[in-house]
Amino acid sequence: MLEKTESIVSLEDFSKIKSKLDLLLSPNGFECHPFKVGWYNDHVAESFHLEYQPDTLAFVIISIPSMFEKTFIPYLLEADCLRPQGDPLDQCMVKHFSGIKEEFPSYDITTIHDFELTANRRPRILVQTAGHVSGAVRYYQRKDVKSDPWDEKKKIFGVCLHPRYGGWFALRGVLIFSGVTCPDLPRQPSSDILKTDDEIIELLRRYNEHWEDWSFRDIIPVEERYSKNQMDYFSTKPSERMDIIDSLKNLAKN
Ligand code: B12
Repeated sequence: MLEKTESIVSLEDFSKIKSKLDLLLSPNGFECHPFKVGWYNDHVAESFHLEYQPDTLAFVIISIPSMFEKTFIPYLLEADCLRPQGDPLDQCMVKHFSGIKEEFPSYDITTIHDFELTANRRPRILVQTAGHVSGAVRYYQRKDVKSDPWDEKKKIFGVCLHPRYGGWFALRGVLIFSGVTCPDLPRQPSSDILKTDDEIIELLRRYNEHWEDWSFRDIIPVEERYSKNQMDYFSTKPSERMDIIDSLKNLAKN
């Protein structure tokens, strides 16, 4: 067993860690994809850097459509799970990430969620960049467009696509194995899911101009989408979700 100290993991040990994570995550509607912190830091501005050695082993955690039914609804059914303040889905993710951490007592794992902010109110982790460098998703940004049709002053937010789920997924955060480096970790390139400039422009238009109609998520054919219950949940304002939570709980009980 490895100690909670600086250690270099071989590809064999890495495979053991990855298999264990997959076993814990995939039955619950999650995927994990490894990356080195250095790959992430190489892309983001210094203010977003993660202060670890470049070879430090990390994983990005993605929720796929079935997470809602496999993890979130069971969480809602647990009697004491809903504290008056806080987002129930965020709380559910916190619980899930802590459960994963507990399964690796010999490692010092730092978890960072997509919703965590620094003291300067900056996101602690840019999950889209993490997802891209892991090769799990392709992050499409304005700078990927060759003939840019937008006013230069307009802010265009970037969006990731998953090769199997298009836009029907979320990037929930990262697990960083502090003090654990994996120099030989092979890099999985992110695949070019869209082929033409027009397709990228169309994706960015849908995401920036009418993300609420869900159409950016269907820019490519997908294996699975969010269920109607899940879409109803996310289409409801967070402050008005109590009724829908109650009906989801009743449905699951019956
Ligand atoms: C703040 C935030 C918002 C804000 C601002 C949006 C924004 N992008 O800034 C608001 C409230 C508007 C928003 C709205 C939405 N959001 Co939002 N949001 C975030 C959040 C928390 C942080 C984003 C951020 O501030 N980025 C900071 C900027 C500076 O990052 P950046 O533009 O990527 O710049 C970096 C890269 O360019 C990188 N870089 C530079 N060069 C290169 C080169 C390469 C190759 C790479 C890979 C990177 C790279 O360096 C830059 C930093 O230095 C993320 C979660 C997270 N923690 O990342 C979710 C997130 C981006 N949102 C998401 C979503 C889905 C939405 C909504 C659709 C609502 C929803 N949740 O359903 C809407 C749609 C947005 C719209 N059309 O207006 C998803 C996107 C998923 C995806 N498929 O990409 C995320 C990832 C949340 C998640 N858990 O999955 N959001």
